[in-house]
Amino acid sequence: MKNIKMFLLGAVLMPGVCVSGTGCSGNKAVAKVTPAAQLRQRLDKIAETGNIMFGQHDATVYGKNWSWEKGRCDMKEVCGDYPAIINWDLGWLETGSPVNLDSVPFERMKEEIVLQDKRGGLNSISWHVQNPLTLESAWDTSVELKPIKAVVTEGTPAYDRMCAWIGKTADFINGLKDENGEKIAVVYRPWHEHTGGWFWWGKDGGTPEDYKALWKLTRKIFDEKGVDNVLWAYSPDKVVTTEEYFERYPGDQYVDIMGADIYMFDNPDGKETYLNFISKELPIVCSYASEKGKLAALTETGYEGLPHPGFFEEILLPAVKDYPLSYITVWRNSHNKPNHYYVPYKGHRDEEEFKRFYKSDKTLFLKEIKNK
Ligand code: BMA
Repeated sequence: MKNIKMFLLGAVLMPGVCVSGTGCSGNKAVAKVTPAAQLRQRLDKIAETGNIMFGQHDATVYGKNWSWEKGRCDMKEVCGDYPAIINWDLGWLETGSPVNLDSVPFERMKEEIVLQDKRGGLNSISWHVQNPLTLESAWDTSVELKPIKAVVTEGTPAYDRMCAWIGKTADFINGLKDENGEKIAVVYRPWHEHTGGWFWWGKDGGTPEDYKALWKLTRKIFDEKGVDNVLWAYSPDKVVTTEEYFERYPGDQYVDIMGADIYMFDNPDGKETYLNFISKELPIVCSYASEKGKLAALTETGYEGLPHPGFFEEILLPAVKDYPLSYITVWRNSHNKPNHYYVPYKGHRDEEEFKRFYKSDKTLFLKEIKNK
């Protein structure tokens, strides 16, 4: 990992490769190679393998039936390897709480981000931020208050509060440094699943223009604080048309990774519905990414509680293998919600299946990317 960073320090961007916020335009190389641009180069190099990285949320802080023990990871106990990418969530950082909404101490999160970077892996970050008007959870829509409009309207208490909250996330990310004091670059994926109606920043919380303004405000604050270690991911929930996908897209200068969050649900037509969304949304994601020189990712997916065998081998892998995706992330293996898990753990019925998924040429876990 370190060698790669040293090598990249002397490098310039490839013609045509542009990372949002680097000031790069057209085919001109940029003078300064930011940590974000280095991460982009690394992701491009990994993408040259034609394979897809696999990741999980909170993978090394808790799992099925355990919590907070250092070095543990359910996936590693099954297939002998860590995820290539681990997602973390900053929800509750805005409140000054020492732990996030799932009880992960922010100090521990930082330690784990450093460890994942040290072992050659990647990190991404999401933010289930509470409702700035009601101070209830991210899921408090109270849409009649039009919360998105409120927080992007300058001069209001909601605007001031949101600027301060965004500032806290910017400081957290800006402060991620390895043991040599070099900034660790991460993927940041704020305001996710906004095409759904379950978060206050969702489709009923404001107009498309309000939502775009929220992205721009976020970016303005990050830029003012000199955050240069972020690749920005845009991740609507399941949609089937290009119009829906782009209705609230903030613009190419704000986004590096075109994403999609698509889950499978346990109902009679769950598989069919899942495959339908994958086959409709991923072509939109991948063709736009390729046209604009961006990366594509299935930023969240999974089948809660793995109620039937075969999800990884018979459904997910065949569904995604022909798309040029940088990575896929599944959600967490909770330690205190019995059926809330997304990868098999030691002793689970699907251990052997997951090992085969791990061994597939198409999937990349930590060992396969650490020297790339
Ligand atoms: C949801 C669930 C919740 C959790 C939230 C934020 O999908 O996992 O239990 O609090 O994500 O991580």
